[in-house]
Amino acid sequence: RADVVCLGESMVTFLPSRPGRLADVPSFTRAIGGAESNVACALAAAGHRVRWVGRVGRDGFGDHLVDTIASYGVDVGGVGRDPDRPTGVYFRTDSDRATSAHEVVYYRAGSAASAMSPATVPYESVADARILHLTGITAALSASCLALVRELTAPRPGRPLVSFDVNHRPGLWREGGAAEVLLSLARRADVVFVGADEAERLWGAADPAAIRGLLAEPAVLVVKRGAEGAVAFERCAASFPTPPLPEPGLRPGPRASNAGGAEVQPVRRLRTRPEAVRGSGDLPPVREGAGWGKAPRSGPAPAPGVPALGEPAPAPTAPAPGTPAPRPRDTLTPTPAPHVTVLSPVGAGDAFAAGFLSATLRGLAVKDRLRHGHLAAAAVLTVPGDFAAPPRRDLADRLVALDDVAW
Ligand code: KDG
Repeated sequence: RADVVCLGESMVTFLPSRPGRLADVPSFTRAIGGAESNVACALAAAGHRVRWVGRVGRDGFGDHLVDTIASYGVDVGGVGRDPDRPTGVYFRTDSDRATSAHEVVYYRAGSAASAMSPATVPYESVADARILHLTGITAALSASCLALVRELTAPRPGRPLVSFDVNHRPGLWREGGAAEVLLSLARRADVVFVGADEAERLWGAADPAAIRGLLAEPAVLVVKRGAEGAVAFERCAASFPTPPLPEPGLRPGPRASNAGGAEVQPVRRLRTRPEAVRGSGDLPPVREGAGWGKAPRSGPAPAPGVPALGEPAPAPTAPAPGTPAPRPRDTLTPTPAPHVTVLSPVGAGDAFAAGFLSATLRGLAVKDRLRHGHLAAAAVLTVPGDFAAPPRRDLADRLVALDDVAW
């Protein structure tokens, strides 16, 4: 039985040799990407039994993806090979001072993964998982992929716990419809991850309490607020439909590195002084005074709906007229994010989800699930690629348990 099944498209990714506009980048390095397989690799690196379900072409890029993802310890037995359609690829740039936004260019229309459907991935093929992790990216790939996500998230007895990362990719929704589709899918999930920025873009709601007003159904809603940290709403009465697992034995670390990214290794040492971390995979420093449990001494005021760090959480505020009321007895848990020098933000949300889900499987409290998410995200923020192995379990547990330490 799998602890987690992650389903979605993985692509060969081309990382730029230097920052700047796509038109100016002279060369690229091959790596791998794909939100759901990033989550799968991080969960496998954390010692969980994980299966990635996807579809790639019968081509060299497909071989590379399957081999690389398998090398992290992920079961790739559920990956389809399509003789008629290619493996998707994407290029991205890194921003520099002259070009503030980074560009993402996909070559995935008509890809092998876009042909996934309820016929190629029947519900029974994922039903053994304790957690099924999906994202809004799959819903945007094609009509058949949307039908698949709808089928897998349909309420049914004994369904795995569904984790859904909204992952709005505007470039994939050129015909519109994202707001409605992603809201309806998120409402069917048990655990939802959404960035406050994407919620604002999609639904005009950036305030965590207003987002909870829109997304009242999931037992757990995590609103990510970038450097400000994250807020989790958890329905008190709901005990998770998955009992904690016995601690998995720690597996040997991943056998491969994500080409073009930093060497994939567990975090090696704790830094005791705040200093910039660049692409090392080392633990990042925290803003002074912003250890897990402490209010920052300076910094921006909390956003509406978010209590100051270290203060008791108020009940969520009333939702806007016309939106469903939040369920009673929600708990609201804010956590600060560690302060890191960001090399590339891509993949950090996937790492966060993996850290949170790993801690969920272990039956940890919501505060510690968030902290594990932040730690895993910090590791990815400091490397150029989409993936970095999360900190080793024993070290992460020690860091998560330290309330007053700036690291
Ligand atoms: O979260 C990282 C992903 O965005 C990246 O790996 C590529 O899956 C990807 C996508 O569709 O953007």
